[in-house]
Amino acid sequence: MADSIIEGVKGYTGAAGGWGALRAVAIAVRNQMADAKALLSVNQPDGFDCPGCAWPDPRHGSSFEFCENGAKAVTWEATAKRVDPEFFAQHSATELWGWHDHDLEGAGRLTHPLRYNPDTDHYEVISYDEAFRLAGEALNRLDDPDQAEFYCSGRASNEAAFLWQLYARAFGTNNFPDCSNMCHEATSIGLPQSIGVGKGTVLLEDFEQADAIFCIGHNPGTNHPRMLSSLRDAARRGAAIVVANPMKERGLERFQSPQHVGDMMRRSGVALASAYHQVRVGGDMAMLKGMMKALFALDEADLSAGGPGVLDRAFIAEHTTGFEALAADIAATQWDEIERRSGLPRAEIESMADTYAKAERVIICYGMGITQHRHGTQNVQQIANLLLLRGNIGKPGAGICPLRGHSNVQGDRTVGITELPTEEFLQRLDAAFGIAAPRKHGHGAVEAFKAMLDGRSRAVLSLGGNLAVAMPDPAACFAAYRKMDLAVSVVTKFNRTCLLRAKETLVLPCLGRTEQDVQASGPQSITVEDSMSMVHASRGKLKPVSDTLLSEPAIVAGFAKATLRGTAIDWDGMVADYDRIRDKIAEVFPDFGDYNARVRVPLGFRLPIGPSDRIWPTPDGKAHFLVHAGADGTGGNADSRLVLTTIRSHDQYNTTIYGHNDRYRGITGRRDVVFANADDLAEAGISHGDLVDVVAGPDRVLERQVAVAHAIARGSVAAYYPEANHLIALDDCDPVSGTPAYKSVPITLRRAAALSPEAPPSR
Ligand SMILES: Nc1nc2c(c(=O)[nH]1)N[C@H]1C(S)=C(S)[C@@H](COP(=O)(O)OP(=O)(O)OC[C@H]3O[C@@H](n4cnc5c(=O)[nH]c(N)nc54)[C@H](O)[C@@H]3O)O[C@H]1N2
Ligand SMILES: Nc1nc2c(c(=O)[nH]1)N[C@H]1C(S)=C(S)[C@@H](COP(=O)(O)OP(=O)(O)OC[C@H]3O[C@@H](n4cnc5c(=O)[nH]c(N)nc54)[C@H](O)[C@@H]3O)O[C@H]1N2
Ligand SMILES: [Mo]
Repeated sequence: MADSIIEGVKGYTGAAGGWGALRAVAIAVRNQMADAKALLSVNQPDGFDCPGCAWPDPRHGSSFEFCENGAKAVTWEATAKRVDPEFFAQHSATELWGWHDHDLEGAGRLTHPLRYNPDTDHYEVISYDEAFRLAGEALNRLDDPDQAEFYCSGRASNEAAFLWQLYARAFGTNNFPDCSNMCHEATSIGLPQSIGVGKGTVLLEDFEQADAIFCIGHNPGTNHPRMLSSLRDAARRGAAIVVANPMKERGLERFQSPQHVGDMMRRSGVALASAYHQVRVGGDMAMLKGMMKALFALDEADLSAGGPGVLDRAFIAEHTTGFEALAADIAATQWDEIERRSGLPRAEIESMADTYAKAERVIICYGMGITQHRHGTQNVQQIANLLLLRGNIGKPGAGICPLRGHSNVQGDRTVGITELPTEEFLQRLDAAFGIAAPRKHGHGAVEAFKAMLDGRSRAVLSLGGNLAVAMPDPAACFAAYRKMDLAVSVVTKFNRTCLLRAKETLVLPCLGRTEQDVQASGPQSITVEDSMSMVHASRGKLKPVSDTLLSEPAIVAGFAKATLRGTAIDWDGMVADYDRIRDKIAEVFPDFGDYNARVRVPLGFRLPIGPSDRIWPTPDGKAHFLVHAGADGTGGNADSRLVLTTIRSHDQYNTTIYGHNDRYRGITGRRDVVFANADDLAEAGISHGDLVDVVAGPDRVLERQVAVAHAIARGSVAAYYPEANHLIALDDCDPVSGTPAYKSVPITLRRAAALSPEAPPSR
């Protein structure tokens, strides 16, 4: 493959981590002119929680846990660049719309609240109080509180998120679209049906005891890099690490830990995956069913040889229901369908089952490659089925490990950001605050946009995030925003969603997690919950970017007081001292008992997860094998010869584009690429480096992308999010959880009008 002739496409031969990671941190610090000392406070007991990901902190960690992408997240927030009133006087809204997302956010931190002025086409400074008043008035003009949508991104702390849901419910709605709806909703809906809890069951310590770790559909080298330390240590002590991913991802293959001198001296680093299976995009359900089929065969063989079988019969009898139905469904699923859907030969799947059966203790980790499909919920449940067959939940070194996205996405859900509240929770909320919270279930993210589009909703307020850009189908979602009476963004950086103008458009900057938050009672800490249900405190260290910035809790309280006339809730008291917010959280959620004391010890405390102790909080107290007929996790999307998945580059945080490189995939300085299998390209008459259009429908075309022949499964194509979101229809989602099918878009590739790629734009 003639790599060298295509600018910015070169391949990558090194390990993940290593000197390249150290170099990238130095560049991030320099580009943002950030205070490098900030990096020393990341994930330290008295410092702030890294806003990068939700991977937990090690109990016996060294002084400084190095993470390249954590460093990028911190320096991006702690940047010395400012987007101030002068910036908005200089640049009109129309001009800013033409900027690249990278440049919009890259301009720096927001310093002042803004209101869009349609007469001048500029964003103009207003006071926080004026913004609160305008928002409150617009909300009170609605016919019905259910005409408002209250988005929450997973960056918000427990304290901010708890106040946000209290505010919206006191106002009268359960409309809580949140980033969970786009992310692990399949887990939140699917796992409770299987095991009674919508969260992972493992602790970091379990990684030290597992005999085998399966990594399905997630990319830790980029998205949860601190996990590589756990995988490295597991690999070094001989645990099997089995990967199922359509793409060869370097962070799953080899790691050179900057914490270990030995690694840094060896260019190849430490080998991680002991087996790497390039499952077809959307082929996981078939693969998981194939593993179960092979497991049943091993079991039968062992039984007929006089052995005890490989299934954990005692566990199944004592702890589960539904075994017979599962066994029947697996028996009915044929190998030819399994092979065709998964793209993996039977022998390969049998070898996965073999490794699984031989391991006494198994952890299965998974990410967006599992959840973001039409049958994401069932994909998750097949993972639970596989684990339950050998009693791999609720014993040391074993369990299910969904890798959460945002650093506090799990916590936000725990403290009440949900469109589907339980009656028990609402009763406690009512009692704690003397309100009458609405009972009618609200909108998740997809539902919210449908309501905005067809006029049922007229206001959208977002606490963090870049909602319209994160969603599928920007043509629809941007239009929906523009139909609103009120659009409010509470953000640290000005992004494209802030530029979607409603009748009234407000942008309010807030303190970031790295910054000191001083209220009437003194400096405050906030708290977050990681992927393993550990709740701990985080205290900002840096001087705020401007002394006028309010914290998220203060902003939410400001909105609440201006919206809820005569509110009897002590908003000011709670903002003055966040301990009071935490006391209220504990009053509403008994699992947080003694919250303030328990969160003051280093590393905090763990919320109870019944299944970790084989207590199943399901209606019948058992874990459930759940059957889903067929072997297509995409609900028909995989019938296409080519299926596109949308992925993150190494230089982005969701919609935030830090830079245009994707080091481990060998891409430099550009994002206009589609990764495809060389044989698929050849079949379509396309050469590596050709310009192609990615076609998902007559109005869904991503034009002029550079075709890159890549180590990706046959039939699978990958492109970057959010650029590719235009290819995804708003209602192409999992009907059970509402999760958009971001990771299985039926497409075709056609040669673009021009035959040779242009040089990438210089950055
Ligand atoms: N630096 C950084 N860290 C992040 C984020 C970020 O953008 N940047 N985002 C945060 C958030 S919100 C989240 S949700 C997580 C996301 O973390 P991941 O779940 O790792 O996210 P993705 O990049 O979407 O990648 C998914 C991986 O799944 C693979 N994949 C794609 N389709 C399929 C499929 O059908 N089956 C299988 N088995 N695999 C598939 C892709 O090849 C890729 O390796 O990371 C969080 N952490
Ligand atoms: N095609 C495709 N689309 C996807 C995905 C995919 O894999 N493929 N993944 C989906 C997933 S998993 C997710 S989670 C969503 C992400 O959806 P969002 O959470 O909505 O998006 P982010 O890009 O994380 O939001 C970035 C913005 O957050 C603001 N921000 C940063 N820090 C803070 C803070 O501390 N406080 C406040 N108030 N604001 C802050 C900044 O202004 C920044 O512009 O995208 C989804 N969209
Ligand atoms: Mo996410």
